[in-house]
Amino acid sequence: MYNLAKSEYAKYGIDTEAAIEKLKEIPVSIHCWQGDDVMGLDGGGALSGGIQTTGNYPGRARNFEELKADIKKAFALMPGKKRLNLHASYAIGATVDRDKYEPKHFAEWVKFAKEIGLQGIDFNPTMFSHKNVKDGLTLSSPDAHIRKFWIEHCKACLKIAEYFATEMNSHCLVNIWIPDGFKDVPADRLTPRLRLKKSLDEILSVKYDKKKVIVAVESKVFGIGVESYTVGSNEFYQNYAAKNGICCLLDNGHYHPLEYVSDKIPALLAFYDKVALHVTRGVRWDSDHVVLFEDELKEIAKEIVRNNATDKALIGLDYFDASINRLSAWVTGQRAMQKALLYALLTDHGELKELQDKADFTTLMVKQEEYKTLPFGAVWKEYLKRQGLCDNYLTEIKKYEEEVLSKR
Ligand code: RNT
Ligand code: ZN
Repeated sequence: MYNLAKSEYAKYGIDTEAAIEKLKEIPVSIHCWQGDDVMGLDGGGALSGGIQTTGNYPGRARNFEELKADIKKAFALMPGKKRLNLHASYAIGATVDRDKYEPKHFAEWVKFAKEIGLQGIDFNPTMFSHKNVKDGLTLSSPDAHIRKFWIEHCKACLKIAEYFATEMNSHCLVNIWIPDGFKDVPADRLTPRLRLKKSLDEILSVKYDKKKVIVAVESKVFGIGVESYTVGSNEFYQNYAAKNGICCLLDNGHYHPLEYVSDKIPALLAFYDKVALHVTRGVRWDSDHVVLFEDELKEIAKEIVRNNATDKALIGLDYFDASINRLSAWVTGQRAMQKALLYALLTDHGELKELQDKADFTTLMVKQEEYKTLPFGAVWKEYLKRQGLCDNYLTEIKKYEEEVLSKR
């Protein structure tokens, strides 16, 4: 099947071998928080901040050992280069609060990441699920003590990120997302943003190695219970990032459902050296469903591939489904991302761009339709085979569920 597919693609001027080789090298950063419904390991308890996992599928990882075991199992079923995306709330054995976290609280994660052969570690300050989220606010709080606590937390995270980068010999993306906002019509939309701006300035005033640590800010349109106003909005962060030489992170659940992140990627590529992504799947809203091989995902992958941005786009996953087997959720989403990248690599973008420039929109449309029925599946299977994997990961996961998860 693969050989037939190879010759079929060759007729379109596409080299399947080159596509497979390239795909192997594109890293995807996989979020640790799918494994435990974003609970974390530092005793935060209930999830807060306007995000929510729904479902109560048995077998959730309840501690570090279980989470490591699940990550190990799930990651082994994922093809390609993998990074681990950690939240600060996954600190190990910390007896201090989040403002005083240190690299040593994450040393076990580094050991583990090396042990399972990951390319790098990315990091996120955790500014939710904590008592110092006061009246729903963190870095934009009117209370100076609250702001200070979270500023110190972010500064600590920059240090930890530098440690990750040094240990893993690969950059570390530090993504700043805060839940700050209001449920109902605010009386002042500006002052909280000015406070956030000042807090960010303070965080970024610490010295950190910019080659090792890439700082990003993640905007959002609304959250649960925070429907009317979000301090860290898209315009706020894009301007902040541009003026301060940091990076934007686009989460495709964080815009109006009729807005597309695939279109925002090239807009940012015109101005930024890097664009970070949280790939998710919003169903009617920012629902964080498991990523599937769907049209918008394909468009996102196309924008990365056809703009030669595989080094510029920092691809991370962000979803959490507690209604199905959590390992299956992990693997399905990561494979969908890889499929979309392969699909984009198996396209002659040069030819299509030329058709656009010649205004031959008839041929462009027909060609794009033709691509959709080329034997993509055979190339995907071959890629998996070369990665020592097969299409069927469910049998393995079901076995793990029976032997491990069901006993929890
Ligand atoms: C929330 C943001 C944020 C979180 C994670 C857990 O809407 O998407 O990225 O999902 O940090
Ligand atoms: Zn996100």
